[in-house]
Amino acid sequence: MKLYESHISEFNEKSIKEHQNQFDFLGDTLDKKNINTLNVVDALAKFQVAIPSWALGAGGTRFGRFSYFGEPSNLTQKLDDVGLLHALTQTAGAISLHIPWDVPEDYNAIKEQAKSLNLKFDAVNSNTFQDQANAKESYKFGSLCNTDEAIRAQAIAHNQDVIKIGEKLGSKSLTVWLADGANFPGQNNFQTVLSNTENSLKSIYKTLPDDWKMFIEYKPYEPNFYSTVIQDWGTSFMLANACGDKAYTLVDLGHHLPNTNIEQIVSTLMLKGKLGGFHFNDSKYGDDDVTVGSVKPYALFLIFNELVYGMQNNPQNPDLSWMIDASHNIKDPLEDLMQSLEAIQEAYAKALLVDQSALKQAQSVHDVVACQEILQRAYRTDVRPLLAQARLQSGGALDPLALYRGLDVRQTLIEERGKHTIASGL
Ligand code: AOS
Ligand code: ZN
Ligand code: ZN
Ligand code: ZN
Repeated sequence: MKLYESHISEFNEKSIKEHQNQFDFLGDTLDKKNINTLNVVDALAKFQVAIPSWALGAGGTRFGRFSYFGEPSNLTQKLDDVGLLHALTQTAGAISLHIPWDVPEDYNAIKEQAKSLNLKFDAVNSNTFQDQANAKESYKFGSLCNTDEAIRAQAIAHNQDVIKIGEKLGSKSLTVWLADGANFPGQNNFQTVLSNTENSLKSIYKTLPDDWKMFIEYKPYEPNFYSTVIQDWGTSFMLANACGDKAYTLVDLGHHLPNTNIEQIVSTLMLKGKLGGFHFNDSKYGDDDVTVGSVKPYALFLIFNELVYGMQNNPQNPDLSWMIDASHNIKDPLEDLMQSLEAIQEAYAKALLVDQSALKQAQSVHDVVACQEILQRAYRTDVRPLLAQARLQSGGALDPLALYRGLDVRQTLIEERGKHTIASGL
């Protein structure tokens, strides 16, 4: 499916007047509050979120998987889908690959394709949570943590291979998420598996190129239900410190026990210069991986408020690697991703509207009511015209979802790829 610039411009023309009115009205309102609307629009236009290759097919649960039809079944088609998303939204300028699901057959062709679609290669993800075909050792009882040295060695070598693949593509980071843990008390010696994991991560880190980062993702449970070796931000932080300067913690929103104060975790990590990556999704119960902003949009705003504060005040923390980590069973994955991108930008825009100096002032005199008002005033602003303006400015669609539906993109993909396609990977 090829999306032409004329598709977008013709579509935008139809609603440009209405958009302009809404944008001007909001601009005037923000002007009166001394907010520079153009700066906010610029920041939104620059904000790019990577799309993981595994989010492009309808996900699934262990109880069943329902295809959405026309899903990409190879890397080229996955890039095409992200290219489409990026053309419509101008917010999805990167793809995150999972190895071995996405090993390129022809590196040059894939790089050329990415370039033509204006896409970068974000973090590469290793996979030691599944046994690969023809693998000598099994990860049934863990990978980097395993008590068996040969199994650890295989998992380390895999991560090192993933780095090499990423290097060939121009990627600059490795994300390590481990399923390692135990299902039953007594199954693992906690200290042994943690020490093994630390040593294995150090071996991987040793081969990390100078200009690369390593992200260590944590998760409290699942697939293991009694204990997970890297269960929380503290463990990840400790391991990142043990590895060195290029190792960072990665926060996935779904990887917290209910009601955890994620914004406080974000803030602590940025203060210490150790927040490296971010996986967006939303959840009600656990790692539900549903559409960003669909369940707890205010929590997302509070998290963004800390991210914005950190980006403005913590030069010790590097630029973050942003990614959506979601995958769902019942929606068109591309539509779902557009909804997530919109929710991310919305939360970011609202956080940019927070009057930081007024907040500081209110905090200093312990005016708790004012503190809450300042945050909620920003949150209650309908910022969608700013998002649309950022897209318009970059050549995207004023309303990506409406254009996607108007062009019947999914139907075209089904016609091109066939109905019963299965996305490789998850
Ligand atoms: C798993 O729960 C983590 O969120 C990973 O970041 C990611 O979803 C996984 O690597 C994809 O299989
Ligand atoms: Zn994740
Ligand atoms: Zn997850
Ligand atoms: Zn998740």
